[in-house]
This record gives sequence, structure tokens and C-alpha cells, in this order.
Amino acid sequence: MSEGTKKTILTCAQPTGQLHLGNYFGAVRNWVSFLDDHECFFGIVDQHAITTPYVPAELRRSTYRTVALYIACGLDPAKCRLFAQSHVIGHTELAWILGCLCPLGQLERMTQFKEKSQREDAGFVGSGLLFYPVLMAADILLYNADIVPVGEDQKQHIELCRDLAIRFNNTYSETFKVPDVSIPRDGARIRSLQSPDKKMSKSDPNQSGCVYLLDPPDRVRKKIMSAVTDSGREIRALPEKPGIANLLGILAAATGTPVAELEAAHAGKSYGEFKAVVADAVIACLEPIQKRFSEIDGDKAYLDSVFKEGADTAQARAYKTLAKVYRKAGFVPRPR
Ligand code: ATP
Ligand code: LTN
Repeated sequence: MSEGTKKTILTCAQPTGQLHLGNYFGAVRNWVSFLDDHECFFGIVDQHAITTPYVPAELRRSTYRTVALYIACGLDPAKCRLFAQSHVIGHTELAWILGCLCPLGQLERMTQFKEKSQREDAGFVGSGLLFYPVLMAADILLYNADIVPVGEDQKQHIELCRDLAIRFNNTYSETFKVPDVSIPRDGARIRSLQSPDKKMSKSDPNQSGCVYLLDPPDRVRKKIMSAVTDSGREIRALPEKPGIANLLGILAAATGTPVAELEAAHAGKSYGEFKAVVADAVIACLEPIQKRFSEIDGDKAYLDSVFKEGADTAQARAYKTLAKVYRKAGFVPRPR
């Protein structure tokens, strides 16, 4: 299929430098499934990362680590574009134009802005945090993405992006596709091993509830063996057994076996025996990711070449969109 007939998938993530099982089963693995029959762009949004206080050297390090992790998870650079947002001219330029169409009140009402700016430990709140969703809309519209796979928490931002695409099209003329959001099914929600009523999250204060993709096997085993369960004995995914249900969900995701089959296969086992099975399966699932990561992390030349290829293709698309947008906005063409 040529670029013209394939649908464009775009999603971006902040350069946190680490991913946990929830991110992998609920997001990244789903992105990998798009590679063969879509034109895929995956952005590492370093410009978004500076909307809250940060340390420059850490940002640089975690940007490399993040791209290495994505490649290790199966985002093959031969099949998709992995790029750093700051490498592509157009994201902030388009954000400015979209920002001029975006009512201030709509930004002030965004849940993420309210949460992040009102947190007790928020400290300095820069205007970049308010403008964050506009930059995000630009990330998407710059590539004329058809589908944007994100988590539930980003739905409101995608709604704003759709509003801005429509407002631009109505103000000037038909320019942008209005992108669709793709949110993973509920089943993909992995919960904390320590508090199964909450999602597995890197901001969970109890870190033993969160399994990172780069955790060594003994740490993975320890975390899974000490997962919170219940006083019963049945290995069933029942609402009153959130701990066991979560472990069944993790085992299903790690092995590709439906939960019902797993319930039947492990009926009669003790919780300890069952947890050992889950630990083995997760360790086996992480092994190739960790192996690939250790081969490429630190290979700056290789990672730079991935960034370069990603940026070159992304830039070609971005320039096309930006030229069109500038023309419609009434800017005088740049003299050649
Ligand atoms: P936070 O620490 O802010 O909670 P996080 O690491 O849990 O962050 P995000 O960066 O918010 O996750 O999300 C990245 C992607 O991973 C999103 O698409 C989100 O839906 C998905 N995701 C995050 N946590 C889970 C989870 N526990 N189960 C399934 N999917 C998840
Ligand atoms: N806000 C998103 C990251 C993000 C994004 C995007 C996702 C920035 N730009 C464009 C999809 C499309 C987050 O924090 N997960």
C-alpha cells in the first residue's frame, strides 16, 4: 500500500525514560499492531516535557532511553517514524496559529491543566502548561492523522484538537482531517499489584505495585509474589477478587490466552503457585524487550540515526501542512 492509501496513525508520549506493564499492554503493544497496514508516526514530545519543572541533562538522557525502549518494545524504525518533537519545525508554529483560534476559557477548563496547576507541589506554573493542549493539537494536525491512539485521560485533549481542526476549517477553508481517537478496551487496564482498585502507574507512591519493563527478573518476581490478593482460594476474575482478577488479566496479556481458559487451567492451584506462573510469564514476556534494550541503549549513533530518519520523513509532511496553513492564514509566501 502506498502512503496515500494507508491511514495515518499518530501518537506521542513524553520522554519519561520508563514504561510499566500497564503502558505496554494498554498502549505500546497496541501501537505495534498498527505498523503493517498504517503509516505510523510516534513522537517523543520533549517540548511538552518542559511545561513542568525539569532538569535538562535528564531530559536528554530520558529522550534517548524512551526511543530505545519503544524500539525494544517492537516499534521497528523500518516500519514507522520515531521522531523527537523538537527536531521537526512546525509543531510550535502550527500551535501558535491554532492558539489564536482557541478560546482561553476552553484551555482554563482542561482537567489536566486544573489538576497540574492546582497541585500543592505544583510550584511555578508557566503559561506553557496552559498552552499544552494546543501544542498537542498541532502535533496531530501537522500530520493530518486519521487515528490517534491514547489513554482515556487524553480524551479531552483530543476533543479540543477536533474542535480546533473544525474551527480552522470553518474560519479559513477545508484543510484538516478531524482525527478519530482510539482508546484501548477496558480489558487492557492493568491495576496496581498493591492497590488493585487503582491503575498501575509510575506515580503510584507504592512502587512495589508497579512492574517496569526494565525491572530485573528477581524484582519482577518479588513484586508479583507479594501482590495483594484476598483470603479466598479461587482463581477467578470476579469483581470481589480485584487482585486475582488483575493477575489473571496480566497473565492473559502476557501469554495471549483468554482469562476464561486461564481460570480453568489454574483451578485448584494455591495463590502462591498461581503467582509463580504469572511471574514466569511476565519475565518471559519482558526478556526479549530487555535484551533488545540493552543492545541499543547507549548506542547513541544508532539512536541518532533513528531520530534522523524519523525527523526527515516527519519534516517533509510537516512542511507541506505548514505551507498550506500559512497560505490560508494570509501570510505572504517566503521569497525564494
Ligand atoms: P502516570 O504516572 O501519570 O499515571 P502512566 O505511566 O501511568 O502515567 P501515562 O503516561 O498516563 O501512564 O499513559 C501512557 C499510556 O499508557 C496511555 O495510553 C495510557 O492509557 C496507558 N496506560 C497507563 N497506565 C495504564 C494501565 N495501568 N493499564 C493500561 N493502560 C495504561
Ligand atoms: N499529552 C499526551 C502526550 C501527547 C500526545 C500528543 C498524545 C502529546 N502530544 C499527540 C497523542 C497525540 C500524554 O501525556 N500522554
